Formats: sequence, C-alpha cells, structure tokens
Amino acid sequence: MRSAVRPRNAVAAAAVVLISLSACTAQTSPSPVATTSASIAASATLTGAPDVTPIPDAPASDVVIHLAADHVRWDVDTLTAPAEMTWTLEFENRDAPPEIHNFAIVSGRTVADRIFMTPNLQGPATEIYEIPGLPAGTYEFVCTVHPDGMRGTLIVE
Ligand SMILES: [Cu+2]
Repeated sequence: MRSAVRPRNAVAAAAVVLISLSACTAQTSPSPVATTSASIAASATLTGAPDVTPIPDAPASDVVIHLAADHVRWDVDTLTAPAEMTWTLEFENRDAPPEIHNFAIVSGRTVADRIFMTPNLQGPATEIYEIPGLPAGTYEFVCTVHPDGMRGTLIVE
C-alpha cells in the first residue's frame, strides 16, 4: 500500500508542474512594451528541461567576465564560467537611453527555467554582479527585454 501512494503523489506533482508551465506559455501575446516575464513567455516552448538551482554557499572564484550589450546585441556569443563556484559579471550596457538590458541565465525557454536574473540596466552604464555557482553544464544567457536577438551560450565547466 505504501509504495502505491508515492507514485500517485509524483504524478500529481508532475501534473501541477505541467499545468503551471501551460499557464506560462498560454500568455504568448506579444506586447510592444516588453516586460521581463512576458518576453520569455512569448518565445516559450515546453522543453521539459529539469530545474537547475544555484548551489548554496558555493565558494567564490576570482573569475571576472565582461559582457557588453551593444546596439541591442551581445558583444560575444559564448561565455565560459567555473562550475560550482560564484563568479563576477561586469555587465556593460553601451546603448543610450531608453534602451535597457538585463542578464538572465536560463535552462530553457519558460519563465520556470530562469535560474538567475539581474535587474534592468539603463545605459550607458556598467554594473557588477556576483553570479551564483551552478552545476557543470551548458546554459543559455539572455536579455529578457530582447529575447530574440540577445541570446548566448554559457558553458559552466
Ligand atoms: Cu536587451
């Protein structure tokens, strides 16, 4: 009897996850004024990607990575960061107002896949962020204000 309860709970939990993912992707009407959550939802597809969470109390690395937003594009396509350690992002927005950008690490295209996100930064300006330690893997980084044009690959190794 006891073993029969556990799978049912798991199925129920999976159903809840699917329902909430569907709720996210249902709101796909693009809005001219992009908000962070709507932008990801607008390009959302169900990937079934597992949730990735930052590693609690990950040790700090001395890695500093510079990334710039320039003419609504990233200046590089790929970033490489250390696994299971925090690192520093020097985030530069070279674009003049009113262009704003942010930096999000995602494991897929749904809001639920968002692992880390900075606030919006109006340029020209540079901000420093400590990025949480992540398990080794390949992630995507994206500006959620411009999710179609500002995407790149984050390799954590
Ligand atoms: Cu942007």
